[in-house]
Amino acid sequence: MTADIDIRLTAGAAIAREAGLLARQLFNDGVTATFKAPQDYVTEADAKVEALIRSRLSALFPGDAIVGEEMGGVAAKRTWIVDPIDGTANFAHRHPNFAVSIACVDEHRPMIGVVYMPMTDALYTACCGAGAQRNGQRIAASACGEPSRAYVELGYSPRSTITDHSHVQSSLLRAGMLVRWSGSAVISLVQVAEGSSDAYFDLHLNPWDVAAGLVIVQEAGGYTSDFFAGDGILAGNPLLASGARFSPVMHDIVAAALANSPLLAPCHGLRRPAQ
Ligand code: LIP
Repeated sequence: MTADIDIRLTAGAAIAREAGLLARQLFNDGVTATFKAPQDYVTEADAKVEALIRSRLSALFPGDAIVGEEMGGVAAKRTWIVDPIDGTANFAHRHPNFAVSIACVDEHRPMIGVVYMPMTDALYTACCGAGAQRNGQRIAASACGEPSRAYVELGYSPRSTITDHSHVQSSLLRAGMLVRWSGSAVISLVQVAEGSSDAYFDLHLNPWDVAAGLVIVQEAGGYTSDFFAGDGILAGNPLLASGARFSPVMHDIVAAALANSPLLAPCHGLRRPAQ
């Protein structure tokens, strides 16, 4: 790990913790939600937490770009990608399953991932080549290879089609998997990284939903599809993440279910894992 990356990882972790404590305080004070689009929630807390993260990052790293879910931004060579509250629908409904997500990306390659779940005080950190940790302890993705023993998560948002979603869901269920969804993409990813879930698939996610989680899964020895393929950094993509052993199985089931969907085009990054 270079000193440059080490400094950013330490700073990202401290900022995620501070931002998470603000999110927790606002959650406990009571939440008022509005909608950006049907089933796309936003709360006052999203903007307040993102503003805090931005002010800390820009004070420490004035030359870095910042892209955030609520305030946008333009990616540059080195960019922080921020989701102040991932799992906003949970937050708005007073479910405690939400997290602060901060990634640092170099030339579209995520280098640092930090995810903080304030209601359980769980801090996940990873940077390229140095492994992944939960509260400082090394974590590893699952070694499951059997669909009939697999616990998987399947996300949904109105940005994808009900037809594609139901094809994937019925294929996973027919293969014998237990299929659930926690309502936060980045929490689904850290659960793959720590092996408490065997796989996660979503038909469409945005960069701020996943950038930190990608590094954490990869550094925990797991597999992630090529989320930044095509114009993923701007428009998002589908995402498959899983334990390495399970990845070809998951890929083949999802690909068969989506055989007639444009999501299988190479620009969406859903290539079969080389194993
Ligand atoms: C949400 C995700 C959720 C996903 C949605 C959405 P938000 O992010 O984490 O799991 O399915 O597409 O993007 O709005 O809570 O930050």
